Amino acid sequence: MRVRVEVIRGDITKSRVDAIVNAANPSLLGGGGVDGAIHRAAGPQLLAACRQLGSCPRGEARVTNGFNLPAHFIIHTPGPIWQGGIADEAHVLADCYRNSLQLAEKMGCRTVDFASISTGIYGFPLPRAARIATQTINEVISENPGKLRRIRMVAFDGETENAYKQALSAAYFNM
Ligand code: AR6
Repeated sequence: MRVRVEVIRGDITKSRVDAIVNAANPSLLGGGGVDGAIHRAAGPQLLAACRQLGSCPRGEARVTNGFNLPAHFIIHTPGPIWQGGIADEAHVLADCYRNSLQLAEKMGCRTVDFASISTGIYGFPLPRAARIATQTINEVISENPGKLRRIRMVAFDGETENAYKQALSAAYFNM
């Protein structure tokens, strides 16, 4: 069965899905941006669960319960900090999407919502990040979709929404 890939505008802390993917940092102990919003909405049990996990290298992914969120699981992935493209940032970002989806498959998830990893505080150029995200998502679901049925990019602002919509239509055009 085909996996739907969509872009929506919204607040990922409100997503009623099997798993949301958080743009974390390697400490997994929370921070600003979407990470801060997720920790506030999920409640203090999330911080306790993250402490148990220890740290997580950039490009890898870890899973916790969703606690007070409507989402069942939270997948935490620390993205690359943009350094001008000299530090393999593109590969690390692709790893974030690939490892998060593989973890979601392992947990038996059907519906997964992603925040736009690394394009806020970490400064990764948005159009490039959107191309890497959509390309990697398409690769993973064509290789092994598991139980996945729907993957959404959740954009918090119009610029982000447009970037992912453009990347997604280009990806379909090239398939
Ligand atoms: N729902 C969906 N997207 C959101 C929300 C929300 N509630 N809030 C913000 N965004 P960022 P990064 C968008 O900076 O660049 C933290 O301190 C935001 O507009 O959250 O990977 C971590 O602890 C942007 O489009 O993540 C790390 O230290 C996107 O989420 C660092 O920031 C990602 O922006 C990670 O930086």
